[in-house]
Amino acid sequence: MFLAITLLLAVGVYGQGPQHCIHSNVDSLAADNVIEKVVADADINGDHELSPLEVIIEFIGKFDTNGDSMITRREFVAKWHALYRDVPDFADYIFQHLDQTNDDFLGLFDFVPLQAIMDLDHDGKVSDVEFTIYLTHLYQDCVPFSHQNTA
Ligand SMILES: [Ca+2]
Ligand SMILES: [Ca+2]
Ligand SMILES: [Ca+2]
Repeated sequence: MFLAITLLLAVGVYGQGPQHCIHSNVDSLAADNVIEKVVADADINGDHELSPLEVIIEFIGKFDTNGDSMITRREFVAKWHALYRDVPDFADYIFQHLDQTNDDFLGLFDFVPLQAIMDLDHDGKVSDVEFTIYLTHLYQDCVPFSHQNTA
């Protein structure tokens, strides 16, 4: 009995997270397939490296629908859903991880810390493999948010 209550409480406490971060896709695409698409889209010239310019072209170019060079949470979630077919809740979970500055916008200031997080071999560049590892971690491990800054 006590155990059952404890379990219920645990589910209650963690209820918010898992609903948000368990991968769900309206076209039933597996996480691996989605990640493959995202990485292929980001590596515009196909050299297996994601230069800062490519990331900017990819993200600002595709996701900024009103042309102010900022990507709002709303723009990101709608576009990610349209492009990759993940459910909006999951797209929102991805957004929260990409929004390193925690200001509800994606911009240049988010890409600097992101690059540092993704660059596993510390060569100053993000390879397609490193980007894949980062995304796979998010898609499969329900990574909790750990923003340093709280705006
Ligand atoms: Ca490239
Ligand atoms: Ca931000
Ligand atoms: Ca690297």
